[in-house]
Amino acid sequence: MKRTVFVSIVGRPNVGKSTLLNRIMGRKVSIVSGKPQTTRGCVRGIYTRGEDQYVFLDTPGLHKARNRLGDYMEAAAESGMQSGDVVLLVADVTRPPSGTEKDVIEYLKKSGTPSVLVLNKTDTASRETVAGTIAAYAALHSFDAVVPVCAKNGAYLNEVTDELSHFLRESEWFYPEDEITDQPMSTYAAELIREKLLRLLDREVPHGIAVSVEEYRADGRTGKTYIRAEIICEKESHKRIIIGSGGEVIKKVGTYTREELEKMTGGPVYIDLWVRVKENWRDSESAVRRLGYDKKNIEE
Ligand SMILES: Nc1nc2c(ncn2[C@@H]2O[C@H](COP(=O)(O)OP(=O)(O)OP(=O)(O)O)[C@@H](O)[C@H]2O)c(=O)[nH]1
Ligand SMILES: [Mg+2]
Repeated sequence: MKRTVFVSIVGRPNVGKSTLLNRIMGRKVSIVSGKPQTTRGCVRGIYTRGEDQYVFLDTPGLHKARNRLGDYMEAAAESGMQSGDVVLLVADVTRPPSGTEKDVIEYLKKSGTPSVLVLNKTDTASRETVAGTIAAYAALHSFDAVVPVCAKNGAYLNEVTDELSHFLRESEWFYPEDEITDQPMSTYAAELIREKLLRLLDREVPHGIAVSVEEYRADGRTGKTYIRAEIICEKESHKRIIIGSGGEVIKKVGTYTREELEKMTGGPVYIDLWVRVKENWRDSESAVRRLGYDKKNIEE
């Protein structure tokens, strides 16, 4: 008897939502960095175990939008939260509940949506802190389960899926058994390039970057993949930083992305990167939309 559950992973930026998803999946589907607002749209991770299919939705960290891109992220996170049978609220165990978590709890109460609270980063907290945070959340809402975890090293993630298993419903699967994400490879490649930039660059520069894959060719016969991508940034000064002296930074971006994709595809990968300036694109509705952050795709 086949069963399915849709799980929305929500929470503040940087709490480890994408790390958690990747760990549960046992492979990377959603990019991760130490900077907030890494995830910009919803990324689906499909985890099939025996007769059971868990469809996870990783969402952008909930925050107040400051530009058109932020508007898109906010809308994606909100609608992502509302699309789940269960909400998996991820929070940093070292922090007391903030306004953002309280807003999510408000939604949970109003909608009556089942919820599991995951308190992440237990490796950075004492037992007392963990107990204190659990108590602070318990005073706000009766979650169906509360699970302290360390997504980074994978501790207690089985408990998360065990808790979620209570919400599986008898139903045909929505995805074939071997499908792990709804993200096309070209989009994943663009995301990996953005991840490397987030990791290599400081301050505002990576937040003002979008990556557009202009050409993606995978040759089934030779196993070769060719990718041509454009890195769009907001200022000429940012372009110089992205290229780096002697092309040092952009070379690293290409190498790291290539190595990761080669491991995944098992064949050689060629990446051609170009940098283009599009002044303050994050403030332009049409530019944001053209770069793939289109609200129409959310509401579908
Ligand atoms: N110490 C510690 N760090 C963690 C843990 N889980 C995730 N991190 C780190 O937290 C940072 C943010 O992780 P992400 O998974 O990108 O966080 P996110 O919630 O998806 O962030 P947004 O996409 O920006 O909303 C990264 O540097 C992770 O390595 C954990 O269990 N312990
Ligand atoms: Mg994320």
